[in-house]
Amino acid sequence: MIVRTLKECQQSERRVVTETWESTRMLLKDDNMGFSFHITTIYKGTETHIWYQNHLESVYCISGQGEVETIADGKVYPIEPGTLYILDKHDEHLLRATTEDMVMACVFNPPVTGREVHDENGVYPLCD
Ligand code: 9YT
Repeated sequence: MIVRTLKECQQSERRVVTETWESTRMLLKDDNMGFSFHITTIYKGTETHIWYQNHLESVYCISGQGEVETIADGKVYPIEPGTLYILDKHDEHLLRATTEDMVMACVFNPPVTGREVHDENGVYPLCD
């Protein structure tokens, strides 16, 4: 069995910080579980353009307020604590935290690898 705490993972290279979000990858491909598990904070007042073409992802909101817009149909779904969104169609989307930072628990299949950590594969932050 493996046991890790968010605190110790945040103090390691598992924590990745960008302009609009930060994420701590608590469980990665090399754990051989078939999925990865991340605790991600989306910063208040930001919009992030995301399209995981090679992964399925599901995201559960622990705290904060925001919304997710699916680009194909323009639908906007509010996100609040307790909301789970499931990108079962590799949906291209815009993720926004509105009045507060959003803290999310995320799972990926296939699992994210260390390499994807560095090139942010599939994540395209919007340019100003
Ligand atoms: C909310 C969300 O899409 N999180 C994805 C995980 C995060 N961007 C990461 O660890 O790359």
